[in-house]
Amino acid sequence: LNNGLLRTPPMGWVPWERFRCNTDCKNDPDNCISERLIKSMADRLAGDGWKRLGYEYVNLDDCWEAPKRDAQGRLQPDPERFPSGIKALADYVHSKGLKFGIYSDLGSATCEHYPGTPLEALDTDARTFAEWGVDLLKLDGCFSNSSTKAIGYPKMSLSLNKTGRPIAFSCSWPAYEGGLPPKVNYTLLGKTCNLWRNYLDIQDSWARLFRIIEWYGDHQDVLQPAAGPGGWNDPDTLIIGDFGLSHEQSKVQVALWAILAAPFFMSCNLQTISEEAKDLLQNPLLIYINQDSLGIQGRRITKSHYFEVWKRPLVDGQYAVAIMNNGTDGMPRPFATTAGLLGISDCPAGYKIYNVLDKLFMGDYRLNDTITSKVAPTGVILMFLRPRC
Ligand code: A2G
Repeated sequence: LNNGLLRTPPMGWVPWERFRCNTDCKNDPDNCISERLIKSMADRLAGDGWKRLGYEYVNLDDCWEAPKRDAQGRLQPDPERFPSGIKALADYVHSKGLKFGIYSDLGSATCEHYPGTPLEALDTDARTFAEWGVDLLKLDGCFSNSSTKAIGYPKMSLSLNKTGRPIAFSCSWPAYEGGLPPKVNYTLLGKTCNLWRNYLDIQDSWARLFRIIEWYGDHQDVLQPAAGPGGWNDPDTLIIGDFGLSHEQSKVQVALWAILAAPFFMSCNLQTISEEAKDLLQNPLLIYINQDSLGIQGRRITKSHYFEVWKRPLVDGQYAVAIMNNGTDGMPRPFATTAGLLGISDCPAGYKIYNVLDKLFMGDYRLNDTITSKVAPTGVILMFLRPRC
């Protein structure tokens, strides 16, 4: 969407995958969806080095609302869990130098059965969000049909624009239509939204992560050209720092999300995140790749039993290449290639190659020099190539 926003993929924090619809603040005050949770995550983003690296959005997801609209027909937060109101919460987030995102659903109700935004309420809700100081809206798609969505998403895009406040627009639209043409029109989507969820929700498991990665590879001819500055495919949140992934599998997610120019929205507990997970998510070269100014989504260039090679062209003739071992058996497997074989030959003098996630300089390579590495099962080597020209 050409509203001047999200010229690189958004970065920040989202509660959904980790905190779900936990509304039990009585028994679980630290983990329930509440202003307390959001404020503490804003504190962590600002205080623990995240913001400095670009992680700037603190978002709400489902389950922030009261069960009913207010007397004027406006959405309102649950009064017990958000006693200060959303405007005050957004102010707090802004006071930390961060941005604030909110969630609603185009339909009669949200996926968790809180009040939705039906077509009649699009303008009202856009105005409410603007008044509160919202910087990003995710509009989910439960409880509406395809034709309502086809009217509602473009209409909400206009309603947000009419408020005069810059509000980035995240659409779940394609995920509810199977993510592919002819039901999904990626040209229209790019004119309507700043990012869009194409496929299944992530879950805290390698199985789901791998399924999502494969889907983006299998459908890259459709998906890859749709992405660029101002409009991004969204394979859902980063689950590093949660429970389901090994460290190697966590590396796979960050590497692939960087190659895919995907949003870096974490969904973990920033208060208890391990140093190991934090170190991965705060890797400056990884973030540099994800945030590359050309905004070209990478592609899977080969896939065989055990190895997938993914490549993303970057500014100034640089490249990122991920070599993923998709096998679950055995020990780290050797892989050999050359820049030439990877289709990277624009600099005849060759490349300096870095192993991004292990923070190692691998060496200087001419176009036909063999590059070797061992890749752990369900693991990855993410390489950064800088031309020696
Ligand atoms: O509702 C849907 O499943 C969302 N999926 C998920 O991300 C989360 O927001 C959940 C909350 O109830 C999509 O947006 C595709």
